[in-house]
Amino acid sequence: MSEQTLSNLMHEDRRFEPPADLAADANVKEEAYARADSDREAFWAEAAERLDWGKKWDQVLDWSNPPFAKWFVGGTLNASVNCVDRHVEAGNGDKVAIHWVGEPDDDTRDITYAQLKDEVSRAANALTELGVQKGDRVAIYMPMIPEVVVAMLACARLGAPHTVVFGGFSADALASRITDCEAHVVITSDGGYRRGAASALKPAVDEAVAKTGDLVRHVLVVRRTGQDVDWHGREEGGRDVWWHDAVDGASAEHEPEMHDSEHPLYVMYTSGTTGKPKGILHTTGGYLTGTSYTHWAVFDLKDDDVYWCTADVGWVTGHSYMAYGPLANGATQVMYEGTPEKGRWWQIVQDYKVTILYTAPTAIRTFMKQGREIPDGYDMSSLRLLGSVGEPINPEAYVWYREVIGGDRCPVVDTWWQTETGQIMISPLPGVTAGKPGSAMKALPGISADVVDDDAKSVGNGNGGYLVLKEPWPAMLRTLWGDDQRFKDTYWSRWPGLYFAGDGAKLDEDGDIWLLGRVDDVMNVSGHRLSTTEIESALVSHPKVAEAAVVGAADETTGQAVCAFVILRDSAGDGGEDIVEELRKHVAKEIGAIAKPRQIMVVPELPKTRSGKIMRRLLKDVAEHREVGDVTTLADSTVMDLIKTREGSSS
Ligand code: 6R9
Repeated sequence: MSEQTLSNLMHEDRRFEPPADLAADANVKEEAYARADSDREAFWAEAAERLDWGKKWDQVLDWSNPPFAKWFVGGTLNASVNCVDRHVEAGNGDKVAIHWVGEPDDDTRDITYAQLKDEVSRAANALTELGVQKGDRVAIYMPMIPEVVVAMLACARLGAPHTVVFGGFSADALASRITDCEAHVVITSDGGYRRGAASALKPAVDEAVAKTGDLVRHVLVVRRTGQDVDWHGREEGGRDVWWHDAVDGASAEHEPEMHDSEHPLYVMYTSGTTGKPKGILHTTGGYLTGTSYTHWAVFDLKDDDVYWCTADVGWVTGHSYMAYGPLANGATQVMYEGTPEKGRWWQIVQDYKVTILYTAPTAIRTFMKQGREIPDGYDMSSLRLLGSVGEPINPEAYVWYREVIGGDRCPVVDTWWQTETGQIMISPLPGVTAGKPGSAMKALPGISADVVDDDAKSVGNGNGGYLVLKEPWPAMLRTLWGDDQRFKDTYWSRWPGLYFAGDGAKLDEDGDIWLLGRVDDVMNVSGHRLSTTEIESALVSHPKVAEAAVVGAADETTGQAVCAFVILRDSAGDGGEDIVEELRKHVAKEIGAIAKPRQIMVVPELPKTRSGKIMRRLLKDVAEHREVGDVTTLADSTVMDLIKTREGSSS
């Protein structure tokens, strides 16, 4: 780790103490760390008591065959009962579970826990009628409508693991996932709304199903947009079934079976950097314990909170912190169908008096770009806590989020975790931690993380290395679907006994953790290790820059060279003639001459996946003057054309 890199981080000395009233009444206090350290298993067993079990477990953790963990061994439970039935039985049936906001104006629905229970039961009966049995996999390919949550919970109720495929993925991506987990049933909708227009989903399902031979027997279709669809109904020997025909008429009584704690709950495919996507397998008891506990602890969830996680359900955040965590906790939440348009989010915060907002740095930077006048036009005094997830949040975005959205009174929790970890692992506790902008701070109680060097030795405070997890945790992935060997190779083979997260990190002088991005995003320029994140942060701290992406491009003399792509703020116009030189100097000043980008391109957009991650691989292709690679997982595949037309015009 270069000296410049470290000193740049160390000069961030802003601290934000927890608000006194929040601290006094916090769900989790400082003592939790020591309690969890003294007996980790007892700590997680206590967290598991948050749930309703059919039968209590005999053993908290079975780690006799690492890296294959079993949690709450011998216990039985039903995830859907924990997410709905028990809240109704506890007298909270009238509490709103989901304030759903459609993309078209005034298209809203409020769904109570009692209504959700009935709907989930009907859907479970309908799926049974379609032949779905315990253990069968069901693929879900839907927009952000309440039925997607109903579908997931109905699968969980039956013990049929679901695999939700993001509604923006291509037919090919859907087909490969259906094939990999051998799903016989697909749940979808005719379409969904995107940026003001109805956009079809069913044709992609038809195409995917055609590619998978005889595998898919039924396609259950929600009518959302009312657009025309090709239809092959059961009457004519086809496989299409309307949701309203199958579900609406089904009984709202459904006797749930209790499933083994280790029964598979879902498979979530992550877009690996190359080759076949990895099917991350999550099971029931540990996953629900981990997500329920962390949702309550990290967001300091209270009974009257209105929580809003803006993630799409096709991403793990939508699973853990929109579906399972909040519903297991009986929370009231907002679910929004659309994308971050100007002003619409803040209108929703104002209308529903949202108290907790959980979103991604990429969205925050988009709002920064639009200017603070927009959020300033709304009453967001209901907010009391803000969360961030998905990538390192640069200090400028953190402070903007805190000040402009949070009115300088809401703590920001920067939560580090992965599809694989299932639950938040590293994060401040809002009533305990004095937050540092840009740092995810430390491992939560009951979680053991460290930063190590190439020989798996702890680097110690003040140094950088690789992030590892040292002890099993309840919501950890159990394996990769159908591929135990790849599971071992990918995460556990680098150093025996340590989970390799694939992220670079640093410990500062206080021992707090700063995430530096994927280790494959770490550049080596003239023998100096430089983090893409750090240079991006430096660029974004310039008043004219809204968003930046940095890649290391091959360079004959320096090994790698820093190439930056920046989006300017609307208020900066075209940035002026000398913008490129101005920004290079700024980076040199912020980090050191070694980090000065060789090339800076001013671009209108950056290529992002649907979960908001910048696809640096594609930018690297541009920087290295190669044909641009596979763009199928981009949220908007035209972005690369826009960028390429700028190539050469600024450098
Ligand atoms: C939840 C989610 C996981 C990767 C992870 C890391 C990055 C997520 C972060 C963060 C820094 C944070 N990441 N949260 N980096 N600070 N708060 O995003 O899951 O899509 O599997 O991505 O995202 O690089 O390894 P997933």
